[in-house]
Amino acid sequence: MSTVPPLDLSVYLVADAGVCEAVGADLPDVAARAVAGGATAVQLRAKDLGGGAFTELAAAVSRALPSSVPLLINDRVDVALTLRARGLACAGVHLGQSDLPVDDARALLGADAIIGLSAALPEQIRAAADSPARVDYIGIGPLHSTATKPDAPAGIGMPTVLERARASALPAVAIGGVTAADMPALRAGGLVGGAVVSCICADDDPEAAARRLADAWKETP
Ligand code: TZP
Ligand code: MG
Repeated sequence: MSTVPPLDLSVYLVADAGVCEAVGADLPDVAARAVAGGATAVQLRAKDLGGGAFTELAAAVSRALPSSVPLLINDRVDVALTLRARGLACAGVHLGQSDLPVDDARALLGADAIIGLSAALPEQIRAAADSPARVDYIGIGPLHSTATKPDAPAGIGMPTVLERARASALPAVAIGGVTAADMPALRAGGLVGGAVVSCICADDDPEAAARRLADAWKETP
């Protein structure tokens, strides 16, 4: 009987195609190097790619990752399903409030899939926990103001992130300008991880950047 390892989102790379392109980095290579440095989960985010290009990039990332590291797809349940149909590893999806509803995503992906949901506002956090279809974790943010997501509101700050995570019945990661300096407070505050785009994707050395995050997480008393 195979056992599914517990989900570890402590160093959660959100590999963004736009950011990688802007800095001239090869996204599957960034993901593989980040994992070598200690990233525990990878989400692929590609807001400007059509279905075909998104699927090919996702397939390349899936092949680049060890089977122990879950790959989640941002927004696109169809891309996640296509990877699975091709026999490639894809653990699930990360959805926003205006993406496909969680119950539809769960019906399509099945009980074993990981489904994450962006839920920053108190009513969204309550609704995620009350969802009849299981949500595995929520993403709260932005912690700090960030240029990576131009339509995001201003950063809500560490005290508010911690307060909202405490109020959440579901495991929570923080996102938005997260760096290694934030990891101790996030862990001590009960979050299950920090999700980062530019901290890893825009660093010349994604492996070292991921290692700094992992070390900061592990060193938290
Ligand atoms: N959702 C809220 S903030 C954000 C997303 C996808 C962007 C995070 O990027 P960065 O570069 O880590 O601030
Ligand atoms: Mg989305």
